[in-house]
Amino acid sequence: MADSNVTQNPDQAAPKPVSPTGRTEREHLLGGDPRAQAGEHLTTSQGLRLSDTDHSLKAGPRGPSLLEDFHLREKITHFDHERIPERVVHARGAAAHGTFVAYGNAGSATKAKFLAEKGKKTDVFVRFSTVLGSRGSADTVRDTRGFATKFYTDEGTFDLVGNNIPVFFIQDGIKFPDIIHAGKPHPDREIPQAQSAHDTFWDFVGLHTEATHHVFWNMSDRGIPRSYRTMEGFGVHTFRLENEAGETCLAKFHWKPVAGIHSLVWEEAQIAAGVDPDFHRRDMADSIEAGAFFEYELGLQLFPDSEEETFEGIDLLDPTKIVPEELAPVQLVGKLTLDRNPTNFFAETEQVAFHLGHLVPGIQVTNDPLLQARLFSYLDTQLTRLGGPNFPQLPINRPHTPVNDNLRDGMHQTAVHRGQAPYLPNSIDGGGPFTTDGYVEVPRQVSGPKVRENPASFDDHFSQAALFYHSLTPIEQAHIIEAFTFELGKCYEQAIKERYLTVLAKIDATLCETVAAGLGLPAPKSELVTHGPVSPKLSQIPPGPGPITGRIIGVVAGPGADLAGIDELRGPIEAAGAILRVIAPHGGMLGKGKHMQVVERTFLTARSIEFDAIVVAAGVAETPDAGDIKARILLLEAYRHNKAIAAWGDGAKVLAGAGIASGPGVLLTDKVDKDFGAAFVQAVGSHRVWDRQELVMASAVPPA
Ligand code: HDE
Repeated sequence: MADSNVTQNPDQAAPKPVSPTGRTEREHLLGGDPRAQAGEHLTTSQGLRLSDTDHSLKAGPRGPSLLEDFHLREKITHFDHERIPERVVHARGAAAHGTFVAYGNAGSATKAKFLAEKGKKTDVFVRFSTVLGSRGSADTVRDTRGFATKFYTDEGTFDLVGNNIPVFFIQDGIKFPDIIHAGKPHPDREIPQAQSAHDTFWDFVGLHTEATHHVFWNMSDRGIPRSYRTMEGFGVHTFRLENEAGETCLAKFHWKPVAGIHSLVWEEAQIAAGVDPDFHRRDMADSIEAGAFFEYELGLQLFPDSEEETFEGIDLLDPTKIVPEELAPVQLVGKLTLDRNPTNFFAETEQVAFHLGHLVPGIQVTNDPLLQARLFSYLDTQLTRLGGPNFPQLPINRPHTPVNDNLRDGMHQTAVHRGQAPYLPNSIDGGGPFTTDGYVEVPRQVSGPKVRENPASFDDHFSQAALFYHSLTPIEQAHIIEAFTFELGKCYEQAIKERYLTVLAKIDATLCETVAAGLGLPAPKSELVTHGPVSPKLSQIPPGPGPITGRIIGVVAGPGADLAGIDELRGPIEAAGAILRVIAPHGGMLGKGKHMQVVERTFLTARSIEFDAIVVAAGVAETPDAGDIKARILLLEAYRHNKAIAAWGDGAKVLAGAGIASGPGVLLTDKVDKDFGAAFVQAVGSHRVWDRQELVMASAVPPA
């Protein structure tokens, strides 16, 4: 044992091994969770059993509290210090545990065992987040989403700290405080919260045009994902991979959601921010609890390692550029399944600490100047946020592999280190720990004058924004136009709006003219930039129906509804991994006996944003509640948001009462049967009935 080499004087004795919550090592060995509190009695932090925690110690029932009340003081003091600083960015987040399984095909690129070894299982913890909002802000705001993954590998922890957007606003980390100060609420009034639709953001991105590509992604549907389950993830930077033979290549990391890439529509996102600010957090926790796990495949885009670090003319060190998948296909190398909710939000989701410098053999960094600054920032910010240098000892941050780091002391030290020689070399503690078989940076030549400059290729700020915009379908482009019109419309300064129109004039004339018309401003003259061949893979509208795992189907019912029909419909919906929820005028149960249905939402508590599709059951048309305005709004919103709508029997009359008679994505049938179930599942699998929006677009008045 390593310990036998460690010198310990006979007069030295460590504290008794008990967990931070009082469990003994013996209890732990018997199966008790050492992280959980022990015993049935309420105690002080010192284990003293308490007989009263409801009354402070006073001089008589009407007298002042006594300073000697150690329980009162301990309880209040601890409470006073319950909060830690929220993350300066990505403060709002939600997380889950899971497992990553390697397909075994990445070995030619990297020697990282968790990627290279077929079937290798690695524990992971993933935290999703928004960037701009505070801890209590809404989930569905328009923003980039963080997608940070901690792989607890046998070779040490590897963190892939990515986003759901493959590019970034800035090329050099030194600009990070600028973009974040511009995006955060205005410093005088601290408004608006978790929004980019305000003057300082558009002021900065209009002046600092390297942000353009990222801005276009944010204004697209990617800025308002339907669920964390339906987002792509990107490592953004280019990394250097090294295989067993010492050969290197350059790589970009991608997460591909098995459920497809889907978004909310803007009005839905806004309603959700008020009706259910925890929309994404709730969706993930509920889905995992229901067994509808979140799944993603990890993919690699690989490029030859070269002195220039470019691929097909694209600078791989520029984090505002992508490499279209048509040029370098994404090779899938493993699968991530998120299947366990955290036990305690603070201990896990809040205290988890990601860092780009958490690397394993086979994965190395490049000179991307954004990446380089991040290598400094994460450890630095965590020193303040987590109160000192010992946060790697927190259970969520502990590697799942032996640690022998010679790091000592500091605030919140919970380890009891043995020995006398936490230095190297030493001859006292057996000479160790040893530096054999460790991580070795690939030797790369570094030379050049000491300058504050970017490479010339970084000057191209617009061609890939244009590539992105022109790769999308007309519906997706229309959403971008609406988003720009909304966001710029929220700015007060005319000059800021006018300046941004000159950016749009470089991307597309119709885009610029339509936004200008919406703002009531003249469109500047087009100065269109050229771009490479379009990349249809950037569009997120699926060519055909996809899986509906975790989707929520609302069934409008009530007393007198065809409950057997609801049961019939539940079959194919649940078989496809989706969830059926009954909505009725009042809570409680509908019917009795075999076909009894639990009412999960009432007309008062339900809002359309909760459902991916809505069905009206037969047997409710003649009831007094059939025309309830709240139910009508539910149906109308779902229709306006291009969701599949269906009805059977006289349920069609309820739809007609709301003005929805027929049309694309409206499925009507006499009774629920197998064919109807299959057609309905397929309609939900298309995510939206875009034909409905095309009708609206076709009838829209063209810009003046
Ligand atoms: Fe971060 N970023 N970032 N970032 N970032 C943080 O670290 C920073 C960047 C990302 O769920 C902070 O522990 C700088 C790019 C995610 O805990 C902080 C720069 C990408 C998360 C920080 C960047 C990201 C963070 C705040 C420019 C996508 C949430 C709290 C050089 C590839 C991680 C913390 C979680 C968090 C700094 C740019 C993703 C301040 C200086 C590019 C997903 O250290």
